[in-house]
Order: sequence, then C-alpha cells, then structure tokens
Amino acid sequence: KQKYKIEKKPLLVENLLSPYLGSDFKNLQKQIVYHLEHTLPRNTKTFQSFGTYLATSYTIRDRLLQLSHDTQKYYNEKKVKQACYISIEYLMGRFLRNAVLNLNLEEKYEQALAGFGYALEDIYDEEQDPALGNGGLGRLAACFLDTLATHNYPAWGYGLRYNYGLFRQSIGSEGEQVEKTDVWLQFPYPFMVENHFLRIPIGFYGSIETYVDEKTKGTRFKWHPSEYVIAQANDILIPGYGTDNTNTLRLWSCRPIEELDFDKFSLGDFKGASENRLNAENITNVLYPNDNEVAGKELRFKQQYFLVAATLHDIIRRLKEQKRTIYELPDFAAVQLNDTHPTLAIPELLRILLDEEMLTWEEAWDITQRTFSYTNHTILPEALERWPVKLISHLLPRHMQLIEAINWKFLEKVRKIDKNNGELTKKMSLIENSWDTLVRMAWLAIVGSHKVNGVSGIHTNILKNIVFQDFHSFYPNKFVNVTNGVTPRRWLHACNPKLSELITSTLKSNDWIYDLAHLSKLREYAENEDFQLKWAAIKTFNKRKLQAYVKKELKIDIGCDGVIYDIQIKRIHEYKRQLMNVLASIHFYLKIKKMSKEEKTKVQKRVSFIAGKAAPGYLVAKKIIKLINRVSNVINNDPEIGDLFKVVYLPNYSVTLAELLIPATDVSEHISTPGCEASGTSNMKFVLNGGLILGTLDGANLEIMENSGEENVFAFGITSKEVPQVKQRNIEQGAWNLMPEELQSILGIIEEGKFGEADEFRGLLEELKGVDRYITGHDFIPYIKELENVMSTYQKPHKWWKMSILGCAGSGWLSSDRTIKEYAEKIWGIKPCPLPKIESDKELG
Ligand code: B1H
Repeated sequence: KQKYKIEKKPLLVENLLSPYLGSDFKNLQKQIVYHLEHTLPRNTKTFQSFGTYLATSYTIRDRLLQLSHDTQKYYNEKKVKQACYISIEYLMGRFLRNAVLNLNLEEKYEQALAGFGYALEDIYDEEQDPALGNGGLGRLAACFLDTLATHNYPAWGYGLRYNYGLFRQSIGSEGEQVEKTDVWLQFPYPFMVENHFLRIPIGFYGSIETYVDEKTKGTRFKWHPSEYVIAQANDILIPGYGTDNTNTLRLWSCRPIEELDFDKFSLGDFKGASENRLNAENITNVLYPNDNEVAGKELRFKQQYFLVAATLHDIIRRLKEQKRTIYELPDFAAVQLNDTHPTLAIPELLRILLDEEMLTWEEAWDITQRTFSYTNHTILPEALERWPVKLISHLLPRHMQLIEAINWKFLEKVRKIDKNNGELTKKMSLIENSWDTLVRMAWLAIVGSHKVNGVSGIHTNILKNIVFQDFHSFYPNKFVNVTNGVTPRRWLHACNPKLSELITSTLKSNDWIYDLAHLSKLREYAENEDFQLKWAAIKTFNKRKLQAYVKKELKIDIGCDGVIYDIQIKRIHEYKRQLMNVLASIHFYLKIKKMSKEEKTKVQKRVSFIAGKAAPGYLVAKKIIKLINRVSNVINNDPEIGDLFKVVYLPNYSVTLAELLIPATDVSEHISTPGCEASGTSNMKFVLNGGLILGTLDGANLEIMENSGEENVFAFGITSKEVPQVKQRNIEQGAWNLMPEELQSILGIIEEGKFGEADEFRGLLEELKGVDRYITGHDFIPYIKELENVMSTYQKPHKWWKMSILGCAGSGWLSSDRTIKEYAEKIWGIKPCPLPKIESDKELG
C-alpha cells in the first residue's frame, strides 16, 4: 500500500540557507527575496527599507541559527565548562551591523543590497535598539557577550524579555522630560528566536510540607506553590568577530499556565477570564527604569525570582542532557550574578539540591558556593537591595526558610570570633532589624559565592575596606578586582570606521580588533605631524556628522571647526553631577556676557552636550534635566553669545546615539563625586576614540590615568578618602557658608528666575546650600579651572592631538577581552573552545 518507504534516519537534506553555502552576493539576494516573500511576507515590487532591513536580518538569523547549533553540539561533545551570566538587564544596541561585521560579510551584503537599490548603511538605520537595560550595568553585560563569543568561550547569557524596554524620552515645551512606552515588539525583532519547546513552570506562594525521609530518617521539606506561571525561552544568537562560535543569550518571557478561564468566560466575566493571563504577562511586561536605585516593589521581586528559577532549571536540564550528575554542576557551569538582582539563585539552587535532589546540607551548600560568584556594581546605599522578610515569606516561603538556615549556620561561625558582645554578629547578619525586618541581598550573595568582585581598582578597595570590610576579614580570599572593559568591535571598529581604517593601515594589521594591546604601537606616532593631521581630520569628519544630526533633529546651528565638543552622556544622577556641569555653563555664559568685543575674539568656542535619562520617579534628576534645557534655551538664543558657546541637550540617549556621539567628542566629562562611580565604562569608549577625559579621581578614570599617563587626562578635585571630611564640614558649618562666592551668585541668578519661574528650582538649590551631599560647592572652582585648562590646551593642537593619540595608545587594557580573560581565569575556571574551521563559502550548485 505504502508508496514511499517510511524510514527513521537522520535528515541529510542540504540546507539551502546554510552559512556554509552561498554567501556570494547573488545567493544573499535570493535569500533576502525568499524572506521578503515568505517570512514577512511582502510584495517584492512594493517593499521598502524597513522590509529590506527585516528580510536582510532574517538571512543573518539563518546563518546564526546554523552556527549556534554547531556550537552547542561541539560544546556538548567536548563537555567543556561554561560561564552562565545572569543579568536582569542587557543593553544590546543595534544587532545587524555588528553581526554583518562579525561574520565578515559587509562587502557582500553591500553588493547584494545595492542591486535592490539600497545602501547597507541606510538599512542599518532602520533598526530600533532593544532597550532592555538602563545604563552601564546592562551595557557591560552586552560587551561581555560580544567578547565571550569572539574569544570562543563556552558561555550563555540569561535575562528577561521585557515587553516594554526603557521608556523613550522626549523634552516637553517647558524643558521637562516626557516618557513614552517603548513598544519594541510592535514589529518582529528578527534576531530573537522564540523557543516554543522550552516551557518551564515557575511556582509562587503556597506552603511547605515537612516529612521524614524513609532512608535517612532525617527531616525533609517540600514546597507546594499555590500558583504557577510558565517561563518561555527567547533566544538571541551572539556571533563572535571572525569566528564560527555563536553563543546564546536566553531571555525568558512569562506566560500563563491557562490562557483563558472558560468558566468565567461562560458567565460573561470577560475581565476575570483573562485575569490569569494578565497577571502572568505582567511579570515580564516592563523593565524597571531605575539605575543605581532599588524600586523595592513586589513585582520586581517576582521578576528576579522568575529569572533565576527558569535559568537554574535550564542549566540543570542541560547538565543532565549530557548524562552528568548533579554533583558535577560546579564543573559544568560557573554562574555569575550580575549585581544582587539574581541573588535568589542561591536559595533556589539550595532548594533544588536539598528538596528535589535529596542531597545533604553539606553537599548542597558546597555545590552552591562553588557554582556562584557575585559582581558588585555600586556602593550607593539607595542601590543596595534589602527585601522585607514578610514579602519573601509570603511569595517564596521555602526560600525564606533556607535564607534563615544559611544565616543561622553562617552566624554560628561569626559568633566564635565576635568579641564585642554581639556587635559583629549583628552587623554581619543576613537579616537586618531596622524599620522592618529585611534580608540584605549583598550579604547573601557574598556568603553564597566563592568569589566576589568589584568593577575597578578603587571600587574593589572600597568594598574590601569599607562596605564589606567585615566580610573581607572573614573571607580574606573571596574578594578580587576585575576592572570593567568595553568591546572594541562595537566601540571602535564599528562606530568609527575611519579611525579604525587609519589604525589598521598604520599598524599594517587589524589584529588590534581582537587583541587591543596592539594599540600601544601607536605611541610612536603621537608626535608625528602627518599622523596627527590624519587623526584630527577624522575627528572633524565625525563631528560634522554630529553637527548635521543636531541641525536636523533639534534645529540648532552649532559650529564645528575650532569648536570644542564637550560631552557628558550618562544617566542623570546627583552623584554624577550633571548639575555641576550646567552651573559651570552658567558661569561661562555670564563671563562671556561681560566681555568686550576684543575679549570675545579670544574665547575658545565650545559646545556643551548633555544626554541621559532620569528615572521617572527620581524627581531631583528630572529637575536637573529641566534646568539644563532652560539654561540651554537662554544661552543658545542670546545674540551676545552667538557661536561662542552653546549648550545642547540631546533627547532619548541610547546605545545607537552613543555610537554617533563618542567618535565626535573632543572632551568628555566624568565628574562624579569621588567614591561614587564604581567604574564608568563610557570613559573607556571615549579614550578609545581619541577623546580626552575631564574627570574626578573616581572609578576607572584612575586606571585610565595610570595606563594612558596622568598628563593625558584633565583630572581635578580631591580623592575619595578626603570626601568624608568635606561632607562633615558641610554638615557642621552649612554648605552655603563654605560655598565660593562665584557659585553663590549663580544660585542667586537662578533663584531670581532667570531660567524660568523663581521657585522652579528652589528644591535643587536648597540641597546645595544645605548639606550638599555631593560636594558640588567644594569642587566647583577646581572644576571651572580644569575646564579652562581644557580650552587653553585645545589652542595648542600639537599638544592636544598628542594627548589624544597617547590616550588611545594606552587603552589596550580597556578591552572587555582583557576583562573576560580575568573572569575566566580568576573566577570561572573556563577555557576557550573554538569550533574547528569548516571549509566555508562552498558555492551553490
Ligand atoms: C551600576 C547599577 C544598578 N551600578 C541597581 N549599579 C539597578 C543598580 O535597577 N536597579 O535596581 C540598576 C543598576 N548600575 C553601574 O555599573 C555603575 O554605576 C557604573 O559605575 C559601572 O560602570 C557599571 C558597570 O559596572
């Protein structure tokens, strides 16, 4: 009867879209048309740039899918240890250009698209950034993923697929921040593959059953959650530069167990019928828009547990797929907790090991500690997570019980060395009794990990000697420093193609793209006039692009030649002191206004750019944005100032905007109160692109000074050690009484209503006049002086460009490749595992 014999055997059909086939431009065109007509589907006669971008992206996705299958297969065969990076944020930026460059297909895609009437550059511009992060912490995670793939490390990223990313920012007519929902999934995101086969149940609430284990006669516990949701995997495939290794970033989205309640539906209760679904979807609906501040909301806590429960389930599933036992977990995966947001992974793993795998406490605790390590990213008290015991007990009763057990066993040891009648025990307890009973998540992360790291030299020292001092004495070998880094692929090669070409042609090799230490060879060109001219011309070229953007988007005319582009771009926060920046702008404005015609001809022209979002609930930060815009409005429209000075606020700061701004910067500002900025990472990107730094003795600025030479950085102000004295003096004598007259009169002018209503900025100024926690008054004059130094140095081009080239030449160690090597060696114990080279580019037929 059967016409064809039905056989079970491996599929050996050749995949037409395989990356090993057909990457000549004609085949790329066929693949693009295929996706246009079949995946989107659109009509080939009417398709436009956006459709072309999508179809092109799908051809990239095909390649990456194939490569990622091969990669996983190979890692599994080799049974190599892998890193699993758990982060509640990833700020990936645009994907297409990065992927095309990494796969070395730029020319072929250019040719393919040209045949359809499109420039590849314009197609890149169709892509929206997925904004699944707030700032440095999320962008660092993205740089790490690029490095891990590029250097062939077996690694996974785990995170959340929020429906709505970080809000989109615009500026209202009063200069205020206006927030709009970021509906990034309105159109398909072609680089994310929904994995419908991976659905993991995640429990919440419920009760704990106690029973006696028949074998051991010991007491055992079992958690019976009363509610479940489903974690569904969405995979973004991460290509490396010049390698076939393709890793995975797995983002979980939350689905209900039951999509619709038919009983309620039948009774006409349509709202009630969907309640289940809405409650579940809520968990991964929105990214919390806070940076360096905890929101403290129950939904955020649910997000955190959802992330770690799904992730651990997945890691253990993959371990068992290799037919390995749970005892091998620490040799299978090194799990990095990106800040304390995923700390619940510690009690969750313990629960799995104790209640499901039936291990003893000693075994379970040993495996847990050997599996996890924790990175601290901030010491700001408002950013240190503490969750109420009440909330945890309600949502995750078994986890709270386990945290108490961890604490009990830990404090038993602390008590032995506590000579001060319980003082130390109280300080080190994972549970704090203050206005409420709270779990100190950082303490839990330290106790449950084998290594804890800070993100710059100064930051790690502050952790060891101040914030985690007692823990450092208790666990002297646990604390290590791993200074942050940035990927040179995105932050030089892709965003600054002209500089990239100049470096490659000068060094006669592009090795620097994956080994940035090669940049040191640029030192010998630092004073070479011809090289300086080329270097400076590229800066001008990049500045012109920014000039055009400002004209087009903001309708502001700014100069370019002979004008300093001075930029501060980062989240708006009091400790980052954008307020000090704008106060200095007022100072320079007033100064120019007092000048004679003759004096004005000698002024160094400058544009001060500021960009950054404020958390919607951070009212002070929003006021700062408003003040900047008001000041900008007055200065830019004052005919007495003309083109001598401009202040430009760029709305909706993003990774993509940074890629335009950073190559166009002459000097960038990193002026946080010393001790407050854990590292900073944009400072690294600027130096890499020949921008100079105007900064305080804080975070990675200090290491940039060490590596590029102190004389190549415009540094000012006191050390972090001196800050407490200044603060104390402010408290005792009142900051107003210590404030330089110059600044007092600027505050007076704002109060008079020069930049809007008289009362508008009162709150902001009261803080400066009262306690001035971020010592703006103290630092104001040294800051202005250093700005003046910047301006006079700019008038000595030979010196300026020498500083610029030496800065870049000294930035080899700023690569996230260096950072990841340190994590791999000091913390994770993983090694690169490159796929064997496959003969590529076989032609079709
Ligand atoms: C950094 C954060 C952060 N540190 C809490 N901490 C958040 C804390 O949503 N939350 O609750 C979100 C973010 N972000 C930054 O990390 C530091 O301020 C930078 O100095 C550092 O360069 C960056 C990467 O290490």
